[in-house]
Amino acid sequence: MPRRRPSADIVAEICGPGRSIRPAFQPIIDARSGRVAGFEALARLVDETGYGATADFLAGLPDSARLRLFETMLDQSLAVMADLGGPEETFYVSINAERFLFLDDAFLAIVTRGLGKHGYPASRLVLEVLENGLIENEAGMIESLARIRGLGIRVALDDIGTAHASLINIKTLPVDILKLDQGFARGLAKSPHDLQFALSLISLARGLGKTLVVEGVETAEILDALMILGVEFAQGYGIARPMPASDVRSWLDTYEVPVATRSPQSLLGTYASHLTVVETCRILMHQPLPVAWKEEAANADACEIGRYFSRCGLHDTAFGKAHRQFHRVMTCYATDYPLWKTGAEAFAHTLATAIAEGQEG
Ligand code: G
Ligand code: MN
Repeated sequence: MPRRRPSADIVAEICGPGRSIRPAFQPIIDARSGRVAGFEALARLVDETGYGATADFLAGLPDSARLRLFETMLDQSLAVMADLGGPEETFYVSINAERFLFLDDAFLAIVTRGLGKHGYPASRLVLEVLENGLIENEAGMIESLARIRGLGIRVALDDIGTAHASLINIKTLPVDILKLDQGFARGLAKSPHDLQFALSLISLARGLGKTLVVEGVETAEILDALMILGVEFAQGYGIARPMPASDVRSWLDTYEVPVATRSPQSLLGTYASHLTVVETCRILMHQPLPVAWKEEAANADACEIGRYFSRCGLHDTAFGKAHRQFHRVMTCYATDYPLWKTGAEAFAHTLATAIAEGQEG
């Protein structure tokens, strides 16, 4: 049997002289409390000029090198994370693994060896399965994921929404976490209508008993909107960019927990709030009207959206007027659905237009 070369040697060989692979850490927050829940470890090529991008470089690696790359990333990430936090402050670490790695006989042993070496609890490790189309060896994949989860490690399905196979994979693979691809959240300021995807995914994830992480949260407004929709976890430049291990402690010490509230703090937040109202109306379509709603409907200035508009003096805008108009028809979803729908859509449309044009209040 050939002697196994240490993975660090192989990665150094691939990287070339003076270069190495290091994890950069990007925080993932609990969007309900605003607190930091964990970090995704992202592979970065490091040379004498510092941290560089990685994607192009990784695409050219042979399969055998990718297993070694994973091993190196796991080792380095667990070394950092095992030292971070304490009894009062625990974080999980999320590490990317390409699909075929889960089918490699050596994979599970590499993972358990890494955990053992650093004394790192399995319950604080997440392995992200990269999404890239339909799974070839479905049975093998299911078995591998089940064994990993049997150790107490959680599994996430990464980049949900980038492959046509997403829904089938969600249905088939035994995973704990769904990570919505950053393409959905990133563009929300320009196309607020896309919040409907987040809302539907939240509902799907909840129904399936899975945790949803939304990636690509680039601004405070996007975070605000997602918090209102009830997203559980969020990650993106608006919270923090990926950072070298040496910066993580000081970032944590200066991180200001955002106000966790169900009240909108931005126009995009009011759009999210409207979506939840519309969704609730649809769910209640064949139910009696909730008593509290009669009062809420009667006063367009007293709902969460109305209060935000009052604070920012926005009632006389086109969308402010459309909001009042919607309140007039808000409770008629069961008796005159077309009228209700027109009101709901008119408000959503004028508000989305204002957001896309950058009329922040
Ligand atoms: O596929 P995966 O989700 O693991 O990719 C993460 C990549 O996305 C990293 O390279 C990271 O730097 C980048 N990234 C993380 N957050 C954001 C964001 O808010 N906006 C953009 N454009 N890229 C992000
Ligand atoms: Mn990922």
